[in-house]
Amino acid sequence: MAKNNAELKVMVVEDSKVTMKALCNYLKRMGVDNPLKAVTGQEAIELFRKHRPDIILLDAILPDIDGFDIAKMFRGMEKGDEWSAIIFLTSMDKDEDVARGIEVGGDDYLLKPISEMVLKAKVNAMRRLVEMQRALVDVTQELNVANKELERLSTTDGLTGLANRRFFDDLSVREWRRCERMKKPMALVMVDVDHFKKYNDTYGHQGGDQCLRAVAAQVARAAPRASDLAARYGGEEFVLVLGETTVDGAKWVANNIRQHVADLNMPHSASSIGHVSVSCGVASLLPLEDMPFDILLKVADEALYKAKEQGRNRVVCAE
Ligand code: GH3
Ligand code: MG
Ligand code: MG
Ligand code: MG
Repeated sequence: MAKNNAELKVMVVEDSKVTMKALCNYLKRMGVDNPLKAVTGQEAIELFRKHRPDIILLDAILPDIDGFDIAKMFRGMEKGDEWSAIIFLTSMDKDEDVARGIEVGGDDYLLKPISEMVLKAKVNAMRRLVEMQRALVDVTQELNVANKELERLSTTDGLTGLANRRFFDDLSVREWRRCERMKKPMALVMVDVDHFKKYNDTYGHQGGDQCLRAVAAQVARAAPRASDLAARYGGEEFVLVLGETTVDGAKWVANNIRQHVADLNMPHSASSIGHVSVSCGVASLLPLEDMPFDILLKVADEALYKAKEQGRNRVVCAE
């Protein structure tokens, strides 16, 4: 940030040698030692492109391009948060000229012959604006970063890093409608850890959390396509959204998850098979017009219930 005038990038655009010299002297006395100098509009545009000055003293009448048109071009070249202060130098003091200067993007004007005191006051005022603008850009950037992080946090489950329930609710309905348009079936795999209450009772809540992370990693591994989604549905339940997938495809995926979790061989002394296992309910439906997504969810949940009933550590598909 420009803490003093020496750090300020000033450009003077002026075709009169006498005025240019006077301006440079005044600026020097203000601490601005080497302003960028342009005698023509073309030069001014080149320097602007290259150096992006903070403050521009811009003669209204130049040999090649009209000063007002140059100001308009500068404004057109600025992207996003970029902004330079433009002070017009003019001998015209008609109200219309002042109005036009502001309209094309000027910020202030100085009447010729230029008074050193007024120049100093206006450059200082513009410097304050430049500093505020920069602070604003910094704050905006910090806000953008914070907002991105907030968005990520609001859609992610903190324990497992999978998508959270909210994100699942949102995406699954959209995917359901997409599959309806594509006339393709959509599949769900519900995954529930077996005897997890006993796991907590045996290994403590922290041990339980670690177990959930390990299971979640296996669920995530099973959803490699961009349109797949692995989410934490609730406590020790996970759900996999598989767009354009038949029941056979989803069954294969579910069996992989079940097998991968079993292969982790995490001890679970309170379970009859001795290690952590999951049960999966699988369903796939072709979305018909006006059919709510909840139906697919209900059918998958019923299949999961059957898997539990039939002895756990297995995959059951809805008919
Ligand atoms: P089932 O085989 O029939 O699924 O039995 P279960 O014990 O797994 O099912 P139940 O729904 O009775 O218990 C789920 C347990 O999961 C109860 C709850 O304390 C635990 N749980 C839920 N969320 C978390 C969590 O974030 N961390 C830990 N450690 N435990 C959790
Ligand atoms: Mg001139
Ligand atoms: Mg459960
Ligand atoms: Mg369970």
